[in-house]
Amino acid sequence: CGSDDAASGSDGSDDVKITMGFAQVGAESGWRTANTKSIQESAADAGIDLKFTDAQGKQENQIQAIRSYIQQKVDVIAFSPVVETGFDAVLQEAKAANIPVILTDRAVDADPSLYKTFLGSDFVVEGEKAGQWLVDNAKDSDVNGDGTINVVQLEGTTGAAPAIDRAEGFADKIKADDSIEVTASQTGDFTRDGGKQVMESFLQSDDSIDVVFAHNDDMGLGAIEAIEAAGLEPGKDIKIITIDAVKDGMTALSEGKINYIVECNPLLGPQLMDLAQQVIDGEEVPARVLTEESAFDQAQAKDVLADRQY
Ligand code: GZL
Ligand code: ZN
Repeated sequence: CGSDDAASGSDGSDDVKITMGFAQVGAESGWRTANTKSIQESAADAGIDLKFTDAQGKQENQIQAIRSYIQQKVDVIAFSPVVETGFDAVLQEAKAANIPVILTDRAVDADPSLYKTFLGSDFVVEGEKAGQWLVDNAKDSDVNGDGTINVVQLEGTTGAAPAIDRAEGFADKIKADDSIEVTASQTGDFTRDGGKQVMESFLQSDDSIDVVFAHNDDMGLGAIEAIEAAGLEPGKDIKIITIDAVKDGMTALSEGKINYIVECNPLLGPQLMDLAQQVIDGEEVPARVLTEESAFDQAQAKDVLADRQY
């Protein structure tokens, strides 16, 4: 344990608790809320003393939080990097302080020796699943019948691994059909309001949109508001593909307002606490731990909606 004044229980049992410092991205989406809940509940279940900060989407806040955990000599640090770059220095400081770091959810572009493991989804695969669905459903996706499947893209937070990788995977798959074209792409910062505002501007400048590809449900739900405000039917006049599969997204999918959702599992808490325990016990952990996830069309959403956990 990091602190040498480890408390031992009155009955002499060493109820030494692991202390984890977790620096969360923010509270930008339904996915993030579910992710935070999973981490906090799993720490409690594992008897791990959790110090938790919400960076409100700002990298400098995340770096500051990690620095404070180093000063507090926590046993392990975990975080979901808001963007891929700019964490090398603080990761070096954690290494120098001999505090192991676990990445969850999003990756960093840093020397892999600076963290013990990365637990999270493969965002490129998520983008590929979205693109593949469009290729497989191209025949009825040229809604306005002009010969081009005109796609507008609502990107996640600029510089964030899920935004970069989902765009890459999607673009890679739609190459298979040259009638599919991304004609506009802009960040909505993973928020409903962001998705709504960007979709409003897309609708003002382009009356031939067939499909929206949103990097998360929340921006897709914002786009639905903009599409309905423009007097169009989401899911019919304009098809919508999103990623996350949180409750509100799956509800819209079951109502026919979204056409396809690729799941991104936020329930990383249990695996994170297991990995932390293994790291503290000096056990070898895999450099990469992938999360299990699937994808849903409208019929499947109706079947699973009732027992979705988030
Ligand atoms: C993905 C996660 C993304 C979600 C968004 O693992 O980082 O951030 O897709 C969330 O909803 O804001
Ligand atoms: Zn068209």
